[in-house]
Parts: sequence; structure tokens; C-alpha cells
Amino acid sequence: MPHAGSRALASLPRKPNVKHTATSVVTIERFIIEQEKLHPEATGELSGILYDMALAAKMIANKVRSAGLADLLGATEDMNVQGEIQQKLDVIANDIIVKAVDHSGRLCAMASEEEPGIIPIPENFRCGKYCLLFDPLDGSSNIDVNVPVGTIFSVVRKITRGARGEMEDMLQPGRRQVAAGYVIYGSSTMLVYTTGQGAHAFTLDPSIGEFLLSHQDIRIPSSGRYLSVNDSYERLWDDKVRMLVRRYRGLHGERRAMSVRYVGSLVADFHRNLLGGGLFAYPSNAKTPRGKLRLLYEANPLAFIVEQAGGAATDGLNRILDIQPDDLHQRTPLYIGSKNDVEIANTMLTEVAKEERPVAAR
Ligand code: AFP
Repeated sequence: MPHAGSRALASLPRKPNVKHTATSVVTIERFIIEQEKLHPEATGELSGILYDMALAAKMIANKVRSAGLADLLGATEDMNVQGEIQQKLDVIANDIIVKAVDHSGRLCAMASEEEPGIIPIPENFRCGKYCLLFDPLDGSSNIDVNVPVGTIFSVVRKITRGARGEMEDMLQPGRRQVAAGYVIYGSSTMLVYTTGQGAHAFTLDPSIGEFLLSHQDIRIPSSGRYLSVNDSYERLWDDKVRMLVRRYRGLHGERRAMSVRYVGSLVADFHRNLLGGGLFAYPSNAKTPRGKLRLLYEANPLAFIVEQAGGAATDGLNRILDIQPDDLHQRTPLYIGSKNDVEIANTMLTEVAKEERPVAAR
């Protein structure tokens, strides 16, 4: 597509992070169409992928809402590629997304947290010029206790020449994403997406089954009040991470203490910080030296969104969007959220890394 600013919607109020009133009802479809009109060269394929994801989100929201009633809670017998027990809803959400997009002729391949390799487009369907990477149900260990879960997705353009998508198409740095989004299944269902022209949020109105524009051009505060980190891992962190977290908590006296909020569902923690300001951190630790979160379908899409909202994301040394992936399910440490708070991680961890380098290498 890529979308330019939403001139066509200029009459709408544009206060950051402020919900629109009923006088400015804009469906996600209208918003995408209005943005696409600004690009005569757009083929509509990327817009189509976004509609498909919105449809899949509604179907997953429906399953999540009725999970307790329909006995969908709890684990299946299978392990996924991460060696984690798959929850029933993970499997269902994965299936819903694949079926919502595989026949559209817009994608050349897909990848999911739940499947080990590339998910090919079935032979009987046409292949398109985009790849979709997704985590169908993030935070699924929270499902049984009715805590918000989410879907995260990333879209990149195909770069290889063959008709079908290949691993090389998937393993692109996050800065090449053309669209990214997430859905949070919480007290309401919200879909947040970017195509590189701001980050916008839509809230599902269940009475009409439509996602309505609720937050246009989200701006994350440059410093945040909340710190989202699982500090039960403190004993496994190295000294520099321990020092960093102490600093966020105001224990070094250099800054006001951040307040800790940790849901354990990345989408929920990220969403709160995106709207209200804050930092989500999942550092590497002795058990997970490369971090826990997945680069391609968790860190990259959220990093694209947060940067569009004026925030930042790093692995402690590198901008997330600049990391060259070498594996579909690669993990990364992650510090993401308000720009000034991420900057502190970058500065402290980079300084320590420099000091640790042998003199000859400096
Ligand atoms: P699950 O999908 O297994 O619940 O993992 C959720 C997650 O990937 C992410 O959503 C959380 O932020 C993070 O893991 C929580 O991990 P810890 O339990 O190690 O804090």
C-alpha cells in the first residue's frame, strides 16, 4: 500500500490516545480504504490482508469469549516447536488465521509460533507478494484464568524470485515490515496496526461486529510510569541487568521509581504501556540466554508499532528492527516502550558491553 497520513480523515479529531466519540464512527474498513485512496499505485493486496486479519480476530475473540462454556480451556497433548504444551485455543487460533488468509492470493507463505517450518500456500491457490508471520495466541498460559491474551502479526514483502515463499523471504530484518499489528482480547477486543504511517487502534463493537476507530495516531509518552518485568528472574540475571532494573525502580536515587505492572501476556503489558507510557523488559537470563520472546512475530511487529507511536525497542545493544534474523523462531531479549526509558537500557547495557570487550577489540 504503503499508507500516507490520513488526509481523508483529517476532519476527525486527532488528539493522541483519546477515544473518539460516537460522532466520528469510522470502521476499520473505511479507515483502510480512505488511506489506500491516497495511493493510486496501491493494488489493495495489503489492505486485503488487514481485512482478513480483522476477520480472523473477530473469530478468535468469539472463541476466547466462549472458551469456558465450550470446554476449550486447557492444554492439548501436543508440544509446539518451542517445547511448550500447546493450549487448545492456540491450535484453534492458528487454524482460524491460516484459513482466513491462505486462499486470498495475497500471500506467498506464512509462519506461525505453533508450526515448525514455513506454512505453504496450498497448491490450488494463487500465491501473492507478501508473507505473513504470526503468533496466533500470545500469553496462552493465562487462558485458564481469564487473563487477556492476544494475537500478533507481521507482514513483509516477498524478496525471492520463485512463485512460492521461501525461508529467505521470512528472515528479513524488522525494518522491512510493510504492516504489523496485534489484537488484544481483554475487557474489549482491540486491534492495533501500522503500515508505517502512524499506529491506530480499533475497538470491536460486539453489538454490530465491527472494529471502530478508537485511537488514531497513538503517541506513547516519552517517559513512562510503569515497568513490566518478571523480577522473579533476578537471581538468573547478570549484574548489568540487575543494576538496570534497580535503576528503573528508583533504587539508585537517579530517577523516580517506576511502578511495576506485569500481566505475563506480552500483548497486555505492551498495550498498557503504549497507551499510558512505560517499559516492558524481558532480559536474557542464565536459563534463556537469548531471551524468551520471538523476534519475527513478537518483537518485530511490536517494535514497528511502538516506533510509529514515538517509542523505541532494543535488545539492549541493537535496535530490534535492525536485527538480521537467522532462524524462524529466533528469540531475543526485549526492552520496548517509552523512548527515554528504552534509551536508559541501551546506554547502560552498551556501556557495560564496551567495558567488557578486550582492550585490543575497542
Ligand atoms: P505463554 O504464551 O506461554 O503464556 O508465554 C507468554 C509470553 O511469551 C509473553 O506473552 C509474556 O510476556 C512472557 O511469555 C511471560 O513469560 P514469563 O512467564 O517467563 O514471565
